[in-house]
This record gives sequence, structure tokens and C-alpha cells, in this order.
Amino acid sequence: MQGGPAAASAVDELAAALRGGSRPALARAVTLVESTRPDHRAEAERLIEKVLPFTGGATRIGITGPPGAGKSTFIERFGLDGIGRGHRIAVLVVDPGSKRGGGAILGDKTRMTELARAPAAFIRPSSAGAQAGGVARRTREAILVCAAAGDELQGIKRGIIELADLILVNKADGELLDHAMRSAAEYANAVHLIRPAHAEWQVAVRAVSALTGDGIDAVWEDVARFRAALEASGAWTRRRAEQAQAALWAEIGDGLLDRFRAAPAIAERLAKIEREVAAGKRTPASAARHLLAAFLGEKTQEP
Ligand SMILES: Nc1nc2c(ncn2[C@@H]2O[C@H](COP(=O)(O)OP(=O)(O)OP(=O)(O)O)[C@@H](O)[C@H]2O)c(=O)[nH]1
Ligand SMILES: [Mg+2]
Repeated sequence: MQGGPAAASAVDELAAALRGGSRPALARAVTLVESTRPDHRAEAERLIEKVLPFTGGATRIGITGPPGAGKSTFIERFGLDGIGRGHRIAVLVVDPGSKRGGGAILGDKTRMTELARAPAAFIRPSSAGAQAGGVARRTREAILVCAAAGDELQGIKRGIIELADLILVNKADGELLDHAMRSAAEYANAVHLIRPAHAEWQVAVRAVSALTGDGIDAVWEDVARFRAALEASGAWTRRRAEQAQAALWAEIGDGLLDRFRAAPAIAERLAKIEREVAAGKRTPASAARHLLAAFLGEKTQEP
């Protein structure tokens, strides 16, 4: 779908406001990009193409960790410290475990109040809809694992540790301090046994306190060192390119599926064939072949 001249100039204005650092413009842009309406999609694509050349400066950080580890508290403290260092912060909250969203969103709105009020910060909880089509899909980057003091190493999936570029043991304060230090030492030992994902980066383990702010400065320095090391070797650019290509294939896959489901030849056959597959009367492979042939307008043997 093609946006008219009015839509085009609205998108140009939005792009200009976005580059000017306007928070309301950012909020509108995120809403636009998350929207699944076809006319919004067209505008969103136009907007993204306009601003894409200016996105290279941002560092994207993925943060994950077990429930209650202190992720929200950490993000608020880390974000405020970052603002103090002259950064501008955007937080996209994703809850991949559930489609409900509301609870976590409210929790974070109340937990990150100080950061939410900061003019240099922007916080957007992503809705279930956005996860299906928007931000979450485009939010895979360096993962920073936040482990609460008290978590055993086994408590965190090994797979996550292998993906992490930085591991934080939070709650290194008060009575939990000793325990956090021991945990951090254990993680550091474990990390040395794992083959590093980047030859130029040794995964760091840090004990931090999101409550007192201890250790948070070092995390900002790790982020800067990580970026500098990968930029120096060319891995940073290579990774961005790979991510863009992976996103291209994801878009192709999603686009094909959308077209497939919407095609009349599929719509009229789908319910019956799904029932047959569910009932074991037809194998998934043969059913898929039949539907694909119908979609592509090829002659099939069967009705
Ligand atoms: N002592 C101490 N408590 C902390 C620290 N960080 C967070 N907490 C507390 O731990 C609890 C959980 O913190 P959250 O920030 O909500 O943790 P979360 O990982 O976002 O939790 P979910 O979003 O529910 O998974 C809260 O009661 C915090 O006050 C810390 O550094 N030290
Ligand atoms: Mg939280």
C-alpha cells in the first residue's frame, strides 16, 4: 500500500522530530512500528528507511535473568547512571514468557519511576501484539545476564550463559554481599570453561548492587570495552550485517506466511486439512505439500 503525499510528509516530520531527540516523537514512532495495520506498515517502513542511516551510534544491550533477580531495579540504576554519563536511554521491556504483559508492565512502571521521569530516558513496555510482529523480534543483541545473589549456577540455563557477554551477580550488598561475591567467583570459574563466543572478548563477571549502585560504573565501562573490542576487529560491523540479513529472512518468512494464510485457495482448504492432520488421517508433510501446491497454483492429484 502506498501512502499519499499527506502521509509522506507526516512521516518526514516524524523522522525529523525523532532525529531531534523528541520523546513524544519516539513514542509515536514505536507505536507506528509495532502496528500491524497495512497502511501503518507502509509508513513504518518509510520512517525506518529515513532514520536507518543514523542508528549506528546506539549500543543495544539485552538484559535477562531469573524472576526477582533485580532486573528492573538494575535497569533503573544503570539507566540513571548512563544518563549521568551523557547517554540517552531507551528501555524496551519484553516479556517473552507470557502474552499477558499487563502485570509485568505495571510492575515496571512503578519500579522504574525515577528513570521514567528522566527527560533523557524513554521506557516502552511491549504488548503481546508487538511481540508477534515488532520490537521483540528485532531486539536480539548482546545479552547481559543478571543473576541474583543466591542463585546456584545450575539455576541459570547453561545456554544463556553461553550467549552472555557479561554476567552480573546482583544484590551484592548488606547480608548478601559475601554470598554474592562467592557466586561471582563461581561464575567466573565456569565462564573460563566455556569457549568464548567472540575471540576478542573474555566474558566478564561482576558483582553489583542495583540498590546501592555499587559496581554499576564498571558495567558501563564493560559495555564500552566490549563495543571497542568488537569494533577494532570488525566483528561489530559483521554482526550488525548478519543481524540485518537474519531480519530480512524473518521478514520474508512472516510475509510469506501472511500471504499464505490470506490466499483464497488456502482459506477454503485449511480448516478441513488441519482437522485431517489433527485426526491422524493425513500426514503433516503431505498436507503441507498439498497446501503449498494449491497456494502456488500448481496442479495437484488430490481434490
Ligand atoms: N538487597 C538488594 N535487593 C535488591 C537489589 N536489586 C533488587 N532488589 C530487590 O529484589 C526484588 C526484585 O527486584 P526487581 O527489580 O523487581 O527484580 P526483577 O528481576 O525485575 O523481577 P521480575 O521482573 O519479577 O522478574 C525487589 O524487592 C528489589 O527491591 C539489590 O541490588 N540489592
Ligand atoms: Mg522486572
